[in-house]
Amino acid sequence: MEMSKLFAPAIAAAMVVGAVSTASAMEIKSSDVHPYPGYPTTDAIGYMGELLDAWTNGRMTIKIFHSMQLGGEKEALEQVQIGALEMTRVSVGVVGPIVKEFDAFNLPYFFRDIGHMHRVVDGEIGTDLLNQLEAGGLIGLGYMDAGSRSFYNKVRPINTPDDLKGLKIRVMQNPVFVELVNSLGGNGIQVSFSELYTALQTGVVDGAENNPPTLFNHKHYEIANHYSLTHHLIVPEIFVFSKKVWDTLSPLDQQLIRKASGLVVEKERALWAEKEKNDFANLEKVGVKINEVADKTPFIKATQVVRDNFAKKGDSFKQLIEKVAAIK
Ligand code: BDP
Repeated sequence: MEMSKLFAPAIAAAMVVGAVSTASAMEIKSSDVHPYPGYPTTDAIGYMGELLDAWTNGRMTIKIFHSMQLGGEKEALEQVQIGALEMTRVSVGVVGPIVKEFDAFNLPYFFRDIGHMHRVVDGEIGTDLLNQLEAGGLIGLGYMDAGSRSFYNKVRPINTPDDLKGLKIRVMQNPVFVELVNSLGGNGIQVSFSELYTALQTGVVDGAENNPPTLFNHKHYEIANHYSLTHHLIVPEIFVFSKKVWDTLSPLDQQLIRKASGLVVEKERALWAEKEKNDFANLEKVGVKINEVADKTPFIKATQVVRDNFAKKGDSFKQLIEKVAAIK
């Protein structure tokens, strides 16, 4: 059944409630490290705000705190957990420490391609992991695309794992990424995204790894302009709501937010595809030295230990890897 049919009666009812309700207006605060407007993740949440506003006659709106106004992603998640912030959009990269199984999505060379990732997150595995967030005080609303991540640094192009030797590479705040970089011979260092530009500038790190839109929009290429397409991670992103606040909402409002979230997922995917293409071209335009990594086999082999260590955490972890691999 189509989502819209499923929710139609609830929405019609909610619109009436919205029109006549004396319930006080709710401004949902949502944070993101990326700029707004002009970035797929923030634009998609902006769209969610428009939908909620229209469906409730202005009773529910979203205010976006963008460009790290509220700090990095770890801090944002903590704010949402305690209910000081209603919503945030973060990379699954920082979610592993909250739901350990989520780290499957943070493993190098795990998803075969974006299509494979979509089939996993859109299915039972994706839903199940989102639901597990509840124990951590978060309501998982949906996934967003963020393409694949590759290394960039200020020293030299990376063509083989050996080229990473001696390089300090910034990773997201999750030990699994330190393991990843170290397995390739580099030196992984956890730094909050909000401190990355300065870390690059001051030489705390020589490089980092990310997708083209992040590299372009946050101007890290001004300092680190060798971009080597290793595509070692396909990490999806999620947008989450504070369980503390969620539990105070009426079932109808919860349904409206769920319904809007489904549309946000679709919207962001379309925006992402376009943005990734454009920003790749933009990186070339500003003179970033981009190299394709012809042979990824040595990278895949060297990082096997990271996938093995995840599987060793227990049966459920091992099975998760197998289940994802079985999805065609
Ligand atoms: C970007 C993600 C953002 C992360 C950032 C990072 O969109 O959520 O904070 O990478 O590397 O691609 O920290």
